[in-house]
Amino acid sequence: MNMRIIGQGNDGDDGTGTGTTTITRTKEKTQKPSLYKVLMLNDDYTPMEFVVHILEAIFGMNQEEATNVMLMVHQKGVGVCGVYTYEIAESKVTETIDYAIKNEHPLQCTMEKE
Ligand code: TYC
Repeated sequence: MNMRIIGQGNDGDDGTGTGTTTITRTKEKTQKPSLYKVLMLNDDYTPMEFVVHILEAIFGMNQEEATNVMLMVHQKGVGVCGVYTYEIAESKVTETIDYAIKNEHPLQCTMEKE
């Protein structure tokens, strides 16, 4: 945020207030990035092992976590694979769908703002 302080300053005058000095101060303002959930959707055809493999390879889960998430998606219809900034979430969605297509599975994945 830029703050402009306008007032009587070091303008070399006699203090009668006829001149102004502008001081620009830059205050660091850190913005937290928005976060996005990557969601995995259930279908009737993608093998469970393939979903577990994706969750390990793309979403960095261990076998137990990946199995739990896969089963959650299988039972509830949707599950969270992870939470990321926009670009990372988008690239994981693309990677997942591309890999599923390459292996001829209909697995679907999407993202949603937290
Ligand atoms: N429902 C699939 C089956 O019975 C397994 C599956 C789980 C598919 C999770 C997709 O995101 C998914 N083979």
